Amino acid sequence: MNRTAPSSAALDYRSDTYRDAYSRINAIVLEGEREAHANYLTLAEMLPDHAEALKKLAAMENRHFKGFQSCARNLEVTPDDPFARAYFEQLDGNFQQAAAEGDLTTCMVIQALIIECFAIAAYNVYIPVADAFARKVTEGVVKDEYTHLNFGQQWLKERFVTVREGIERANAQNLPIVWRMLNAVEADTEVLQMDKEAIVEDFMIAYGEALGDIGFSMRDVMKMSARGLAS
Ligand code: Y39
Ligand code: FE
Ligand code: FE
Repeated sequence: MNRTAPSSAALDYRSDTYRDAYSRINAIVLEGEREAHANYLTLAEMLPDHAEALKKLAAMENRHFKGFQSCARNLEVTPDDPFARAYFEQLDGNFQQAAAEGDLTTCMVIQALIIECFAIAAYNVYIPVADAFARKVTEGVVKDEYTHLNFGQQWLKERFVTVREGIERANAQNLPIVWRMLNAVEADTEVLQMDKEAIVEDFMIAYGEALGDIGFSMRDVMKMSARGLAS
């Protein structure tokens, strides 16, 4: 894919403007990695047959967390943790509620499909505009995120007939939240020169491919992945 960034101005990674935007985006990433770690541990308890694999995914998320912490340290940025917690509150609330109800399908859709695709899209778009240190870290991380997406994709695919409606419901409930989350940090992603349209495009590709492989028709994929996009 063409990833020539339409960078108008050269990035000054040390500027106050950059570091201020980074304090929120990096905090979001850290909170996301922290929650992803916890979510895979929760899934390991819900799915004893896959506990070993899921614990490995959780351990990877913990490494991602540490990697992105070092990116903030490298730029002498203090992540805005309260901002990030509020940012993820709704999505995390829905995951926790689904877990409490033993709703594995919704948990898988939220963490292993939606959040992983969000991460893949954001990290792919960040890599070409990241500082050299963060680029190395993020390149390593994004490979793992595809592994995580694959796990959820495979699990849902194997039981498509029984989980199909649950996936549609979880999608309708949670995808609009993610589109709102992306809109909410538009000013900050712009400072980092992360093109929002490119993030949307990358998300659509990863999410659409996953839904198609799981068993949805092209028509369903289009309908589902645009859910809440315009709002
Ligand atoms: O599986 C994972 O590691 C996912 C938790 C990480 C998601 C990180 C969310 C990135 C959002 C970046 C914000 C800019 C749009
Ligand atoms: Fe991760
Ligand atoms: Fe992940």
